[in-house]
Amino acid sequence: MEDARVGLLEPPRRLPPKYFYDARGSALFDRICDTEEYYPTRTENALLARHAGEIMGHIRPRHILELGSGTSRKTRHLLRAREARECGTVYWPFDVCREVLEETGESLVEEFPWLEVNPLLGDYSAGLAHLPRPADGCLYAFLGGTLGNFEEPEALKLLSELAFRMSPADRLLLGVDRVKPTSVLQAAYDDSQGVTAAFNRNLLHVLNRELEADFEPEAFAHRSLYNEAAARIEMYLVAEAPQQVRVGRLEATLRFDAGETILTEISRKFTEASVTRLLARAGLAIERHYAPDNQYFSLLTAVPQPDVHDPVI
Ligand code: AVJ
Repeated sequence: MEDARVGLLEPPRRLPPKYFYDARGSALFDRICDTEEYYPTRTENALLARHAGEIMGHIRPRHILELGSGTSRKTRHLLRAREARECGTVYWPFDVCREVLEETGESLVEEFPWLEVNPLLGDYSAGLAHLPRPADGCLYAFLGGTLGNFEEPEALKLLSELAFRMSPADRLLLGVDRVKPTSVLQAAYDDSQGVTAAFNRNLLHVLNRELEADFEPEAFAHRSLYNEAAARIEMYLVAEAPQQVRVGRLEATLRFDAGETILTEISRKFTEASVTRLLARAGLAIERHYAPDNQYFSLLTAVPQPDVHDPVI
């Protein structure tokens, strides 16, 4: 709740994206993935469908630990590839949403009766210190471009922590979204059916419940824009009229002028050079790189480098 206090009380207001993902928010995100405009999921899914056999054949992990697993839709390609090779595997889905973890765990065990599922409930933006460490031969999956939710220093911290935990037999499977024409990016974060807008406003429903606040979600507009200089989408909620919001759990009343914003998410877009550099600074070297012809999305495998320390950290 401290992050909400710091982020809400004074402008420029900003909230961590984990507040999007209650059961309704997770369902809305799934619906975003089905919109015409939101290409990342479809693109990454096609890459996984095409290369899962090769990736799993090359890594042969005993464990798969997935950060931000959600409904594990895309992960099923990896599991199917394991099944084809008749290898036992332990899957550790790690997510902030309890309901989604429970439902997904059940449906996975139904689909893959041989699979051992160990759900982990938590928030990886708080660090990985409390995560159990599976035995050697673990594939850490961080898919969907979610790394893009982190500013550079936080992304570096998370990846460094991951690299530090990894043994030489472990691998990272990372999905990152790529820099591309602004019009494509803008449309992806402002779909014509308004699903992304509903997803963005859902954050206010979550705050109402979790923080005993009285936001009127309909009094805030959805705005997303591509910041070209920073190579990132910025998603905002914009107060449409002056308003006051009581936040019970923070014992505070927020005053919004018309047009005042809350930054609810950043989604950074990478070039091959920028993701290579970020990984290298974290002590990870890219082994394989899969991308479609249009270079809209990258799926990478990376291996920890012994004794790489960035002087900047
Ligand atoms: C789940 C973080 C990858 O940044 O594209 C989708 C979330 N936000 N539409 C993204 C999101 C608005 C998504 N990630």
